[in-house]
Amino acid sequence: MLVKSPQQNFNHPLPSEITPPHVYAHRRELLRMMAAGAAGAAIASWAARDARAQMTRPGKLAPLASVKSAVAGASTVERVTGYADATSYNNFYEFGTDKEDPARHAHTLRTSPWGVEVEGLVRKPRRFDLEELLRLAPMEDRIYRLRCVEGWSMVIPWIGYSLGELLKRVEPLGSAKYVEFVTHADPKTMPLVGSRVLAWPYLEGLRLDEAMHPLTLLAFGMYGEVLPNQNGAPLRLVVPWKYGFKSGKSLVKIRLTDRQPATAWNRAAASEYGFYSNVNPAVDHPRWSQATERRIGEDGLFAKKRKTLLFNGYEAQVGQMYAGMDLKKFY
Ligand SMILES: Nc1nc2c(c(=O)[nH]1)N[C@H]1C(S)=C(S)[C@@H](COP(=O)(O)O)O[C@H]1N2
Ligand SMILES: [Mo]
Repeated sequence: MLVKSPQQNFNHPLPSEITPPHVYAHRRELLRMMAAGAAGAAIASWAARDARAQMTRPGKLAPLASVKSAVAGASTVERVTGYADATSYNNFYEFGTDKEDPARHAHTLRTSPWGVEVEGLVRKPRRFDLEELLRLAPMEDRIYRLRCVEGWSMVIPWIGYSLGELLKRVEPLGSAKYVEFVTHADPKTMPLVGSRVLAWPYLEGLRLDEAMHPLTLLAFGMYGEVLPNQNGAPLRLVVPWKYGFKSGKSLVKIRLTDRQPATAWNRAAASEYGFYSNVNPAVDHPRWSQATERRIGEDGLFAKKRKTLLFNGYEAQVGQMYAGMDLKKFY
């Protein structure tokens, strides 16, 4: 983000589609439901089913079972980005600054054994092994828009559960106001860790109410499978109403604090990347407009860009958390 203007980021691969062989299964299921007399409900849920059919797993990684999310507004009906695009056009600076670098280099990441330390202002600080985290709460499907501060976006079918499920188990103290996220930083397997591109480890933070919001997702998978390394395996954050850089990949530590945590991009360029970083078409980046975005794999180089939505389209769910705040000041 620091080194490139968004205009330079057009070298993504051609659109690619994931074939949905399970569309059939969904049709059969619909017919069965109709035969059982549940036709109304079946038709009402057709759009959602169709969206889920798009998530048929690509078959490259281990499958990750999931159920439909009960969280309000957790899935957009927009067309899902192709798996090849979502896994080959990434930001994961530990592996390089080019969009192709994470897919090329992240195979060195060792995701087992893995654990996450949850500490700070909590009654029950402790380490959670990945195996326990995978069983902590039901895995849900959530089809979120992800909007990068650089001006591109994707629609990704994530699998995970609300971060609040984990946080409530450690019992946050009344004095906890913020949550700091620390990601993996291993110079032996991550070529840019140790370089001066960013300060490592990559750090992010949220206010406690943002972290506890049901839309804030602790993601373990996407497209029906465990996360590919380049997308933040084995677990990452996804905060859909904020610019993509708030969604830290390959988390190792979660710390509750009473002070606003430092974040990697704020440290690198405070005037460009504030703590809040809510998607806001009315607040320009100092070097470019944030009013529009390009949907990866869908909108060609010369296609008309789409308008960026306030809070990335999640205003109804999250807007009240910022009532009365000057969003130009708290950018
Ligand atoms: N650890 C770490 N997490 C990170 C980043 C990073 O460089 N390192 N990049 C962020 C940025 S800028 C974006 S846009 C998203 C991209 O997620 P995706 O590759 O799954 O689309 O990851 C975020 N999480
Ligand atoms: Mo980003």
